[in-house]
Amino acid sequence: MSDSSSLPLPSTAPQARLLDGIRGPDDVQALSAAQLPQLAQEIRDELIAVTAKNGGHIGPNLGVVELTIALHRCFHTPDDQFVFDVAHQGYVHKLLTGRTGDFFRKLRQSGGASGFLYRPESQHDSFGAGHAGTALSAALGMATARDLRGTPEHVVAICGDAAFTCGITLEALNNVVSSTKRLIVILNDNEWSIAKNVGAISGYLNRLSTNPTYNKLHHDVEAFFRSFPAGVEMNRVYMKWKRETKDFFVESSLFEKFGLRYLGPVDGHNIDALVKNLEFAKHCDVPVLVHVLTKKGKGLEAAINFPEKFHGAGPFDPVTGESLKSSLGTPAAYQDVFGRALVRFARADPRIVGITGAMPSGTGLSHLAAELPKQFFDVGIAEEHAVLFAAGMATKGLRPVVAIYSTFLQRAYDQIIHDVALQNLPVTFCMDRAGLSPNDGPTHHGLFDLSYLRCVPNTVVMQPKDED
Ligand SMILES: Cc1ncc(C[n+]2csc(CCOP(=O)(O)OP(=O)(O)O)c2C)c(N)n1
Repeated sequence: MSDSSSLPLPSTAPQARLLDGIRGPDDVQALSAAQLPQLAQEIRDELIAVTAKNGGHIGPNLGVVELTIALHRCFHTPDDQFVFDVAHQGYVHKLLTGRTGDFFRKLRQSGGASGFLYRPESQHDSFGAGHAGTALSAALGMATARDLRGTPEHVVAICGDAAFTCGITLEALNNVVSSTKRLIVILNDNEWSIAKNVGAISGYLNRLSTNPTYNKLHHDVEAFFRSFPAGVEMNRVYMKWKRETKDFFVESSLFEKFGLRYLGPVDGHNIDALVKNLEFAKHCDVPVLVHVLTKKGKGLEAAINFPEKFHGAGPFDPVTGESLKSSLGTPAAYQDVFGRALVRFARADPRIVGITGAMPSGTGLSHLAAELPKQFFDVGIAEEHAVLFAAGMATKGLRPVVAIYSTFLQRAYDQIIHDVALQNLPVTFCMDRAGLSPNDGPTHHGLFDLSYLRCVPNTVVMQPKDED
């Protein structure tokens, strides 16, 4: 990253923003609790100003402002480690770890901050990402290595609700208790993937967050903290709490069945409540999952009203949220040409079905979803499953079209070879975003597809030149 000392210093002291004085967790922790709402507002203003100009993942970041402040109040990076899933929601973390000023204002541009966490950019970025579902696994590896080394740092995985539609997250969850006793998992539940989150786990989380019993537990935790004088040894609180609520935990949430202690749901915009739960989690002697409820797009009305559009947006008017499109008009996007063509084919041939891994609008399958919903399937962020699901359908005479970005199809390489090609099943892959993805960067480049597909038997590889 750029040397933070070279970033512009605050201007005159009286008008200086709190944000301009923040270079890392020490500065966040030096603020009084009363100053934190102002810091949150300044961060939101900066996020909106920069993404309105450069584009970027504005909705996810507006939703995690208070959560990220609370994390930096309770933990001390780079000694402690945060692993953000996808890492598209890491802008606030960047701002709180010295990546402000011109460096942040060039977000997603040459010479500026990456749109994701990126190890070479900062010692506060302990793990890079861009693809979904990697945080829990990587954090578990870090925590296990820490245990082997016998060092005291905390490892915190910050996962969106859609990360729990990923197989890797569930594979990691299956291994948590056999690997470590100390891991903190934040479930940032805003009910949205890029589109509305899908599947049984999303329904389960919804029931969990509205379950009055769990809300009662949350109030119990609050009450415990209120009843103890400041400075009390947290472990004592934990032990008492554990004793008094032990029965309650037996056979309770899904996460407890995997051996994690469940805390929540916590209001993800209440810094005080977040800090209490995180402090509590820090002192637990079992892995903990803190279920945090956040509002995607909080602070920008258009982003709240249109969460899918503002998940990752191009430049927009910061007041109205209107997209700033070229006055010359824009040519039809590849995905819309593809999506409309697929609707025509699918209407004529009911054997044709479209499958997406949580990206109906990005792939253009939203056209199929709107017009022929029975021939449309969104399986969540589950590319391996999407391909195997298609292979199964193809054995029954269907003609599945799997629409996945080039970079994300990498994840399903074994299924392409083992389940589709070797069985010579009629599955069509339509891979959007081939080539460079300059603003998102290396994790999103579609650079390997021709190479990785040309060597697969029984496969025809074609590359469209244009919409015709
Ligand atoms: C393997 C993979 N598939 C698809 C994507 C595209 N993608 C980026 S973010 C996202 C949704 C993430 O939702 P969630 O984890 O709940 O976080 P939120 O944005 O709601 O905070 C998706 C599908 C991806 N990054 N990686």
